[in-house]
Amino acid sequence: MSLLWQARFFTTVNHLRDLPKLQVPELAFAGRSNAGKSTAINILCNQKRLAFASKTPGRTQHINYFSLGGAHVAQHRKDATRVDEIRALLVDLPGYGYAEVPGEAKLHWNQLLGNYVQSREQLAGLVLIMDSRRPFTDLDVQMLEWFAPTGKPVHCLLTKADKLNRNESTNALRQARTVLGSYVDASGQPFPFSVQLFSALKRIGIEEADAKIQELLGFSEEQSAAE
Ligand SMILES: Nc1nc2c(ncn2[C@@H]2O[C@H](COP(=O)(O)OP(=O)(O)OP(=O)(O)O)[C@@H](O)[C@H]2O)c(=O)[nH]1
Ligand SMILES: [Mg+2]
Repeated sequence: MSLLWQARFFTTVNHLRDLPKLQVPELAFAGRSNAGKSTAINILCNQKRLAFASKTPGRTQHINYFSLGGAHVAQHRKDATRVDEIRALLVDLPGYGYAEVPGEAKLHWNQLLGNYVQSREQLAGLVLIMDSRRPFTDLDVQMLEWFAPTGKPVHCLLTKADKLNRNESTNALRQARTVLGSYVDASGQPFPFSVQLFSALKRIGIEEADAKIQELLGFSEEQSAAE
C-alpha cells in the first residue's frame, strides 16, 4: 500500500493569498487541460473521485489540495491538532491551454499558475502531465521555463500511453528525454528533469510514478533512514 493512498481532499484555492499556511512539502500536477492530471492523481491515490476528472476540458478551475498523512483529517478539518499530522500536500492545478476560457479568466489562471510555481517555497517539485501523443506544446515549454530557474525537479508523465503502440511509446520516451536533456543552466549543468510513460487506463507506469512522487516529497529518504 502506498502512502499516497491516504490522500484526502484538503482545500480549494482561487487566489494565491489563500494558499495553505502549512509548512509541509507539496507537489503540484501541472499540464494542459485534458492531459489527464486529475485522472493521474486519482489512480496514484487509488481513489475513484478524489480529484475531479472529466470529459469536459477545463474541468479543474481552481487549485485543489489533497493531504497525505493523518488519514482521518478530512472528518476533522476544523480541528487544528489534526492538521499537524499532515505530512505533505498534492496539488491539482487548473489546466492551461483550454481555448474556450474567456480572456480575463485565462489571464487570471496563467498569472496564478506562473506565480504559484515560481514563488511557492514549499513546492518540492512539479509533476508535468503531457499527452504522450503531443508533448511539449508551447505552454508546456513555458511551464518548464518558468519553473527551471527554481532548480527544483520536474517529473514528466507522458499520459494516455495506451494510445501508442510499443514502437511509438519507445520513440515518445526517447524524444522526451532528448528535449529535457537539452535544457542546461548557465554553467552547462542539466536540470533535474525526468520523464516516464504513463497510462491510467492500462495502469502503465503507476509504480514508477508513485516511487518518484514519494522521493520528491522526501518520503523515501525518511523510510531508508528508519531502516
Ligand atoms: N485513454 C486514456 N484516457 C485518459 C487517461 N488519463 C485520462 N484520460 C482521459 O482524458 C480526459 C481528461 O482527463 P482529466 O484527468 O480530467 O484531465 P485534466 O488534465 O485534469 O483536465 P483539466 O482539469 O481540464 O485540466 C478524461 O476523459 C480521461 O478519462 C489515460 O491514461 N488513457
Ligand atoms: Mg483536472
